[in-house]
Amino acid sequence: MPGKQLSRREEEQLMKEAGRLPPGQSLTQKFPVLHYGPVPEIDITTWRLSVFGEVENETSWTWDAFRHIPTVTLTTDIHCVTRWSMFDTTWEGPRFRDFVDLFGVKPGAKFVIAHAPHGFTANLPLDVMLEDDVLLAWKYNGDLLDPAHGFPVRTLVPQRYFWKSVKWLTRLEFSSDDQPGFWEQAGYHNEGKPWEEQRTQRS
Ligand SMILES: Nc1nc2c(c(=O)[nH]1)N[C@H]1C(S)=C(S)[C@@H](COP(=O)(O)O)O[C@H]1N2
Ligand SMILES: [Mo]
Repeated sequence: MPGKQLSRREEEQLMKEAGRLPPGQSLTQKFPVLHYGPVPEIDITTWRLSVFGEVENETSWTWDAFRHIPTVTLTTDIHCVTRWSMFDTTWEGPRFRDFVDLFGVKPGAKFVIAHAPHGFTANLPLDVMLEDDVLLAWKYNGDLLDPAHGFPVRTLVPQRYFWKSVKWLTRLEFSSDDQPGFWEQAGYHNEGKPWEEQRTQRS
């Protein structure tokens, strides 16, 4: 039927048939807000994004400087470990792989730990962060991020459960050893691949 709005179940069935629904997930048509603790109050005039650890040049960006880094736009699916998946979400921001060229990564860097306020962190191997579809996203559907969804910047790692996509990003640490993050220390899987259903350490 032309113009007919698909129901949630109909849309989910289509994604399943297209091979886009990972095991144990269901489709959501809304964008849920999920995080631990309150939405941090961010003063954009004093906000900085900094990189430190195994890098050639420890650097930080003001919001004005960060916004001038060239961006790409990407439409992708996201999968939360609490079992919702959202399809064809559109994000814009610098590609992480291009971003690291601005300061240089030392050969000893093997892991990236993304830091946010209130001690939230998430860890991933550097080679995962260097994949084509990893962004430092600061726009969603063409608009600045909503405060609840991570304004001003979040990491976006579509190939992992969404807890690895850190909202309100403040610091990126490049490390020679792995440092399990907030949910990883709480028993979630260290890798978190949705297609392998790596939800917890025992699954
Ligand atoms: N800083 C921060 N980032 C975070 C979280 C958090 O608690 N703090 N929660 C993660 C989890 S578990 C999920 S599912 C997604 C949810 O993002 P959304 O609220 O934009 O849907 O953010 C991730 N990033
Ligand atoms: Mo999550």
